[in-house]
Amino acid sequence: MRFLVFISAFCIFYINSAIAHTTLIDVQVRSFIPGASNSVAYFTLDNDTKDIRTLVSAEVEGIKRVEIHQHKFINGMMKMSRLHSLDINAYHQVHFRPGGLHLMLFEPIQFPKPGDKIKLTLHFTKGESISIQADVIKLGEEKQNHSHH
Ligand SMILES: [Cu+2]
Repeated sequence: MRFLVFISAFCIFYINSAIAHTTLIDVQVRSFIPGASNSVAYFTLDNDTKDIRTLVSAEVEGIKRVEIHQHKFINGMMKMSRLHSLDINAYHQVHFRPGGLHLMLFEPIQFPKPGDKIKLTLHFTKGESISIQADVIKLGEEKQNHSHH
């Protein structure tokens, strides 16, 4: 009996690892500050596959234009620049967080409200995409656990 339990546990583990995924973790869309024309979204992207995944674009429900941005020091100034693709190496995580990579949200058709859940979709090469229902969070209410500044 114990042996059977072991065998079935092993099978479940094996099936799980066979359908390795790229997953979105801790997704947060920030609500627009009153008067601001843009906002941001943060998350962790976990590539649990043996292949490089290449992020090429993103969509957020109710937002007309979404860009992938990074922060860079240029002449001693922190500046944002747009990325047209981002590689996530096999078995690696990429963090989108304040002061680093982020999704920039422009031209809202509908302003995301704190407490709402809205759909966020990431598009990869080869036509692959992943979607999640993201939490909308007000500036200052975001989780602090990833802060390293
Ligand atoms: Cu930006």
